[in-house]
Amino acid sequence: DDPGGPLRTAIDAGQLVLFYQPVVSLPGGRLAGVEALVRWQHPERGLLGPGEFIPVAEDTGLIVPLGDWVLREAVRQAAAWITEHGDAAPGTVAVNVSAAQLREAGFAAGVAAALRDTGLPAGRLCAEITESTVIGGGFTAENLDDLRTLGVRLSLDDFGTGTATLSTLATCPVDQIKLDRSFVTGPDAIPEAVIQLAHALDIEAVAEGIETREQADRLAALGYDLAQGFLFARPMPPAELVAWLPTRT
Ligand code: G
Ligand code: G
Ligand code: MN
Ligand code: NA
Repeated sequence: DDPGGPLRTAIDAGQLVLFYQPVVSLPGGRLAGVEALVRWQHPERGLLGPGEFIPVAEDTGLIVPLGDWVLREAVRQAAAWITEHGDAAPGTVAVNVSAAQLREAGFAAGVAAALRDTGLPAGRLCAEITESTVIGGGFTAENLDDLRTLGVRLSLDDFGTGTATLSTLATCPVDQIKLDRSFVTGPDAIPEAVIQLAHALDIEAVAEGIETREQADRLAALGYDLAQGFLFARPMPPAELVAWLPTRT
């Protein structure tokens, strides 16, 4: 019995699709970039969210080929948007990169090849990693160094939920942090401490999971540079994202 069998088939048969969720500037709400989020267009079960298959992918090692596909497709799409829409294209595309991908010897070289093949400037790609990923072992440190040397942006995702927030920032210089959405509904103390830390280190700060105007105004007042959440837009298929662009540039 192969728990990853159907997912292997999905990758090979082209059943994975990417949705894109806008990241907007605060306070203006202008488009800054998008985050690519994978879905599985299952032939019988319909559209499945990552919660239904990413854990299986992580357990079976299929996260490596799956993540490779996501990266290639997001880079291809970002380059195509620049060709088709110029200045109206999303400024950056962010991809979630898992620990297993970063442990692989050839990961950064694969990213470099994807950029070269499509012509996407490295600075328009952002790799979202988590605190636990940074201490992942294998070739992780080399890959992170190589990505930085290429000019790919690094973002620390789900910031504040890990166990090594401060030591991660000390050992892994990142361009951006994404305050985990669990802090948006709580008291201001944590978002406020995080923004002070981020700006003292010259790191851009994103507030995730913004669902109300009140939350957006509060995080903007605290100094957050960027925001992402259902208030602005949900993750959308590429055609819908393109239709949304003229409303936000
Ligand atoms: O889109 P949604 O909110 O359901 O995503 C849920 C989780 O799945 C998020 O934590 C997100 O980081 C993760 N996820 C989405 N797409 C990818 C992907 O391409 N690779 C990895 N490793 N995780 C992803
Ligand atoms: O872990 P990561 O940050 O990559 O996860 C992004 C996930 O957060 C996506 O699955 C996306 O659907 C979800 N998300 C994005 N905006 C909101 C929001 O405003 N509220 C909630 N509850 N989830 C959100
Ligand atoms: Mn993310
Ligand atoms: Na996150």
